[in-house]
Amino acid sequence: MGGEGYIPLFETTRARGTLAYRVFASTIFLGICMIWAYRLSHVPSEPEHGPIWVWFGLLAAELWFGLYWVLMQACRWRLVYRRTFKDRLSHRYDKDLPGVDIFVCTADPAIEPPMMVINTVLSVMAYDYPPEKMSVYLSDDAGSNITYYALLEASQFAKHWIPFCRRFTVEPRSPAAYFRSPSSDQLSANGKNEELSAIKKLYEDMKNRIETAHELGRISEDIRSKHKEFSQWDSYISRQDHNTFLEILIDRTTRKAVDAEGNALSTLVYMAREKRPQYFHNFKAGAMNALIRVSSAISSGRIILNVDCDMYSNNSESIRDALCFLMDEERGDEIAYVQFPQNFENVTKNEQYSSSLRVISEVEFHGLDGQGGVLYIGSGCFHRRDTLCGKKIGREVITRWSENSGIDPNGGIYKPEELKKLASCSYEENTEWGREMGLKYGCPVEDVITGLSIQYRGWRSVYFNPRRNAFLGVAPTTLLQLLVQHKRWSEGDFQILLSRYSPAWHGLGKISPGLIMCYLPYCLWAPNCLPTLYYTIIPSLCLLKGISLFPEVTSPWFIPFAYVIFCKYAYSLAEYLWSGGTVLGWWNDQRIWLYKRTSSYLFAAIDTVAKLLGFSETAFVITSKVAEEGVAQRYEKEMMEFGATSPMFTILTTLALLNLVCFLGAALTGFASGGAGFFGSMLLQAILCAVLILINLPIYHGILRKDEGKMPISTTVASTVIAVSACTIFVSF
Ligand SMILES: *[C@@H]1O[C@H](CO)[C@@H](O)[C@H](O)[C@H]1NC(C)=O
Ligand SMILES: CC(=O)N[C@H]1CO[C@H](CO)[C@@H](O)[C@@H]1O
Repeated sequence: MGGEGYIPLFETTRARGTLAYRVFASTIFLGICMIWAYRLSHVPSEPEHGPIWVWFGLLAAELWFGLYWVLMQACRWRLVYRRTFKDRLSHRYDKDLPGVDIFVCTADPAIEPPMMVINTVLSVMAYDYPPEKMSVYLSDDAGSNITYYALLEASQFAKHWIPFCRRFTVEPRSPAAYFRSPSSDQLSANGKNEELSAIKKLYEDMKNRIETAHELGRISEDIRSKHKEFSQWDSYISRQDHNTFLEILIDRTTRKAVDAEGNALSTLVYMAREKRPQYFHNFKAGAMNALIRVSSAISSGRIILNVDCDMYSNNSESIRDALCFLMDEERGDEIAYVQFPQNFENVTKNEQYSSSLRVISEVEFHGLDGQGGVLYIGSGCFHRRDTLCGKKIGREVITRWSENSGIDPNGGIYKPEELKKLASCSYEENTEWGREMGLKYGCPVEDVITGLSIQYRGWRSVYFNPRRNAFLGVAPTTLLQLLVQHKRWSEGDFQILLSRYSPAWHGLGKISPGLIMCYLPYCLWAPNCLPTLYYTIIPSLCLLKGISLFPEVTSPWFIPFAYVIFCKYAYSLAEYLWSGGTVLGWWNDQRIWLYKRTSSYLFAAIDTVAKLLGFSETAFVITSKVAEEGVAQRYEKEMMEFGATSPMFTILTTLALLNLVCFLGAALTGFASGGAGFFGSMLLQAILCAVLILINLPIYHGILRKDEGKMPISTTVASTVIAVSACTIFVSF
């Protein structure tokens, strides 16, 4: 292994311009220090500068922002990019490729329609990989017989779809995505129209049958009589109360597992683990752990890929890409998992909800990779089965890929009843599952905490971001969905910080200090709400009252403020554009940044504290993947969607109105008292307030709009009352 004549399977390159960036960042840091110095040296003594706590509050907020900015630099300090050599892999290992088990998780047929789920399943079944070494598992946490029926239909359709993919090297291999992509037009232009229409017809027929069943909400007698396994559902009580349903739809150990052309097909398994009201189900982590056990008895692939049911594979070669890292003779043995970015199909040009997480996937994750390993983000990730099950890094893990190519020698010798036990509620009692084994329980971001604990055991991880997206999913299409999603993420990350896996006090000596710094900004998302709220409220109120909080334009202390603000935003714009966004997209990103901090993060922080004090339980809210007609239209038009009452909207509207009142009030007083002098001493504050108004334009628009997605009247009224009273109270004291 390795040594002489070793030719790597992947290559790592450093980003260029790192030195220039570091110098630039250092000058910003200098500016930040000067801002701190200004705050400390100019503590006001006369009472006309307002109460002293205002000043110290600003100092605290600026200290926080400055230190947070320093932490953020760790993810930009050493960016690395990866490239794979799949031809070398095929050349060296073609006969010895390991078994790969693919887990697809779904949780609710109403939110994640069965057609979407099976398109994802079909796209991964069609990977360019030896089918006898690949097994696909669908975990259905709703235990829905409709989803099972859809998968049954998909297993029949796969017999035609996979040979079709192979014959015409179809890309992408999700049928729905392929039929709407230009490459299918290409095929018909090449005179293969007949084949294309034939497969399209099969697909449409299947789609009709599934959607009919979905709408009816039940399976017809006709189908039930043909497929005895539906009788399993006779005992179904509710989503929270049912037996294990487990069915091997395609079993590669039997001779029936062949496609229409007689080639082998990969194994396909449906699993709905047992659910009982008296056992907590642990959300997706619980499903994943049941899948790990069930698959270990069926196929026991050495590599596990997990994808969310809305993330179809857009590249049939991704398994080989991932194996280039895991099987590299020299460095592969220290890599626990290979994470691909989550990319989204549904983003509009200027991404008004900024849901593509552009900067995170194009910049920050490359930085984490450079510091020792990216986060595990729950979808599009290839794991070693061993590490997921708690194995420490060490000599004995050196994997001999050639022996027993990952297929369990006992594969295929399983009794259905034994298998079902593995997915039962009581199986995990008094075991290490959810702690040392499998994914961790008790955290809303089970993926991140699991990835972190793997890194604590000495492993590193790799981030692979190929130009052609490997996985494509559906992004949230309303503001509320986005805010709820971020509440869960920030709450989970904050809980990690306070848990016994905290990077802050548990990470030292286990992972590099650079990586600790990279994790911290994510873990500190939630507490960010306080300084942000302070900065969006207090300076504006002080503007209204005529209290100056920032240096005058003529003062030399003005320079560090101007420099830091200008450089930070100019750089952030450049970074966003460089990541492939638009200028308007960046502006929208700034708005969402503010909205997340003042609403999602605030509720996340409150809930985390409440949970620490023993008040509430976590509730895992999945964000909807289907959009109603009007919502979808407004989404396409990039019009912000409110339309629901939510305390989050009340806060956002209150802040928007408060700043408007302050600015208008201050403008009136300013003109009354002679204008120029007033604004000269208040310039930064006035700019801050004006920018907050500009960024909130969609909210004012939402208040005035008439369509379904407008801001609810009750929210507007409540917010107006709160904003006006806050201004009145502050001014009169
Ligand atoms: C998805 O794959 C197709 C090729 O099949 C490619 O043309 C397209 O650019 C990919 N999509 C994205 C968003 O990368
Ligand atoms: C929810 C939503 O907007 N879904 C759309 C996502 O994009 C595909 C095609 O790109 C549309 O068909 C969906 O309606």
